[in-house]
Amino acid sequence: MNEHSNILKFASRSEFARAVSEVERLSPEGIKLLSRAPMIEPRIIGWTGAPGAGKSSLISAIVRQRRESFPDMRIGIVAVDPSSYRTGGAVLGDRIRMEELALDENVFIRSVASKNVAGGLSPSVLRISRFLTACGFDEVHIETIGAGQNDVSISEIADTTIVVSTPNTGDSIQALKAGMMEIADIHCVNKSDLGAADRTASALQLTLPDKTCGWSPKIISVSARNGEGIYDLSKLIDEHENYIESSDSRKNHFSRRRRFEFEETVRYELNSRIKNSSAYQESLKSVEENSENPALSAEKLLHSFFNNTF
Ligand SMILES: Nc1nc2c(ncn2[C@@H]2O[C@H](COP(=O)(O)OP(=O)(O)OP(=O)(O)O)[C@@H](O)[C@H]2O)c(=O)[nH]1
Ligand SMILES: [Mg+2]
Repeated sequence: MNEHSNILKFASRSEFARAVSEVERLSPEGIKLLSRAPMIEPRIIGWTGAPGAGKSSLISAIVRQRRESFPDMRIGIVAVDPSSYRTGGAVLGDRIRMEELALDENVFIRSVASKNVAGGLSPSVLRISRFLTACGFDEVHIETIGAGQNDVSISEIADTTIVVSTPNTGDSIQALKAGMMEIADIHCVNKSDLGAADRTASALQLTLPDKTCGWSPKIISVSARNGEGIYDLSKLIDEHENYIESSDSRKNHFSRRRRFEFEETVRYELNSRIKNSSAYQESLKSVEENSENPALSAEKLLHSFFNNTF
């Protein structure tokens, strides 16, 4: 369990939830909180896979399982919300399914809009995971929007990446095509209660690259609905954690992840701060009205921000 002594503490759950929102927005209050937070690398389990494969259901099942197995464990769930991706409005569908879990004091759930960021992973996802860890959470499960090819960046930030597919739908082959094959530490064939999961698992097994050293990706068929395989999946997650704890690449992974968060935060904040300025809105208007050359207008705007050309 998280044994750091300088973790941040809050008077109530609602105060804590507010703090997470400030951190998410990177508001002045959020910045203050982050500067007080100890730097502890989060333990991140990333879940990806085709829409509807059962990522949310599996996370609920696995978190319930882990809470039973480890009564003191504190677990965060960050779900990148696909609905807001499609409609621009925040719909917390996944959260409703996770309602029951949300009553558990040791579980914290947050839905984050994906905001059209490449791969659907805005840097706030990592920021929140880091903050939860600084507040004493032992692990964070991240659900991505599962948008196929664009979804690979989850493996940049997760310590353990789980790819979820379903039997008989060709998802496993889709996953292969979308490059998800390489990123999986664990392949979950969900909905085994519908049958044919074992056949899909065997087909997947044949497509896995031969590995002579390091971690060989594991394949498991499970059912979030009837609980089959959930205990074994939880064990596999621990097994992979033990493996990476002793692996040489761990330090590199952490430093790549910090780099990713830094770069993405600069990119994201720069973009959104410029776009929120009145100067941007005014330039955009004249460009739309065809009164100004778009490239020159962009250059003038950037010049006014940085007092330089680049
Ligand atoms: N039969 C069966 N249905 C399942 C199982 N797991 C999930 N489902 C159903 O599959 C549907 C999608 O499940 P979700 O958990 O929302 O899937 P998801 O991958 O999170 O979906 P998105 O977030 O929309 O991409 C729901 O109707 C679930 O009830 C399972 O093990 N068996
Ligand atoms: Mg979901």
